[in-house]
Formats: sequence, C-alpha cells, structure tokens
Amino acid sequence: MSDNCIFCKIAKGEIPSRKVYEDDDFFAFHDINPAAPVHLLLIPKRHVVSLQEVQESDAAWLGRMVTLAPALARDNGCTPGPEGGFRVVFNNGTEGGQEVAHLHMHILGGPRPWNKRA
Ligand code: DGP
Repeated sequence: MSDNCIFCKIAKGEIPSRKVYEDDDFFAFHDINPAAPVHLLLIPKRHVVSLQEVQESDAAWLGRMVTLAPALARDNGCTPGPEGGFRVVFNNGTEGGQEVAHLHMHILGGPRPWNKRA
C-alpha cells in the first residue's frame, strides 16, 4: 500500500467507492467518470504503478486479475456471449494515458454506442 495513492485508499475503504468485488488480493469498483454504460475498475490491493513495473514473478496474480474480468463484467450488466462482451484497457504511464498511478484494469461494456475513451 502507498500512503498517498487514491486507489490504495479506495481499496482500504478510506475513500468511498461503489464497490462491486473484493477478495484478499483485488478490489473492484465503478469508475467515477464512466465512459460506457458499465465502467468498472479492477485493482490489485498491492501498490503496483503500472504494467511497466511488472515482472515474470507477477504472472500468477496478473493472470488471476484477467480471469476475474469476465465474471465482473457479467455480474455488473455486460451482456454475455459474442453479441455482448466487454472491453478491457490498461493505461500505462503518461503517454499511455494513465492518470492514476496504481495499476488498474478498465472493464467497459453495455449496449452500444458508447465512448471508446478509457
Ligand atoms: P486512467 O486514465 O487509466 O488512470 O484512469 C483512471 C480512472 O480512475 C478514470 O477513469 C477516473 C477514475 N477515478 C479517478 N479517481 C477516482 C475516484 O476517486 N473514484 C472512482 N470511483 N474513480 C476514480
């Protein structure tokens, strides 16, 4: 955890959020500025800045993070199956469009049309 990180504070419950999921390692909540009918953020509780910092030893928890996405999408309003689906986005670093310096997966979905920003 990092003391000055807004997403660490959200994961600890120090800043309120619309939580949709929590376990020992991950926390998921609604994005405050949604770019789609469903716009969730899935974060690791450990403070990792971006994918630029991860190493091969992080593969297991990163893999688990990816496998959480479909259930979170389905359970929060994304249409399952090939006619539905969802988008995942990781922004990494300033040129990658990252504003919050704590690794997060955007999970976006719901009926089109919606803004592709994330
Ligand atoms: P990114 O540009 O990838 O770093 O996206 C950060 C996202 O985090 C952005 O879509 C807005 C969202 N966000 C920032 N601050 C808060 C907050 O305090 N609460 C919630 N729920 N979302 C936030």
